[in-house]
Amino acid sequence: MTKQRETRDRVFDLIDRLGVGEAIPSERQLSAEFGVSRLTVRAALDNLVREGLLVRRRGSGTFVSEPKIAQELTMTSFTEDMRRRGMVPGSRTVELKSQPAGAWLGRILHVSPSDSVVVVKRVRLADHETMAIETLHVRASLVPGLSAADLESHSFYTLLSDRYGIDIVGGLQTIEPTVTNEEESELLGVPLHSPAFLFERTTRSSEGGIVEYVRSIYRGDRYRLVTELNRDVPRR
Ligand code: 16G
Repeated sequence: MTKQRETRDRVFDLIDRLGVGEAIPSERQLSAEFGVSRLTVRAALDNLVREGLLVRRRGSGTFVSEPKIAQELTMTSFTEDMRRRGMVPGSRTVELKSQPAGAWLGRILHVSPSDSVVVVKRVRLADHETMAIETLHVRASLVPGLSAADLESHSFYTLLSDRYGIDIVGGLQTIEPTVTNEEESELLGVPLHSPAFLFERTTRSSEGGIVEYVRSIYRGDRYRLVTELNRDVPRR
């Protein structure tokens, strides 16, 4: 095993033993303890920071990060998802406005360009920590009276079914890597140009119409995507 690999494994063991938020010893201490150069320790730590297992805070040291959320690619809502993990979901409405759909959104939502669309920007929280920014677009006539406060105290999908009688049954989602811009970094409380996932989702109701188009920025340091793979074995 190379020195660097061995060092990485030892730091990995250390992370396993320490709790989230605890500091790991300094590079100098680790290099003395492991009997390797500080350069080797630094390279191993750099990798673990890049993988999201450790986080560096300027002036105070290197700490064990929160484990990433293994996000399955399903049709669930943010609220459901966080509850299922035993976390407390939260939502802060940054903006709610109505505007004409225009050509581009009209095409996505299957409405005419002059139809009114409600656009809601929300910061999604789990256990009071920022996780994502979601910008929801929904035809205004589908959700009369929808307010910013509604979306802070209720799940949108629950409101859709309980208040508006709309059940979401499917949709299409794309995922792309991205980095946060200035506004997103500020809302999420992460450094400028932090890695993130861009999700775009359109959903369909049981009646077949398009219900929402959501553009979401999920923190790359808090999420990884998981899919279950199945393969039909061809018959011989
Ligand atoms: C998820 C969906 C989003 C949906 C929201 C409803 C992704 C990328 N996005 O976050 O499209 O609007 O759930 O959440 O998964 P809510 O019911 O908790 O308001």
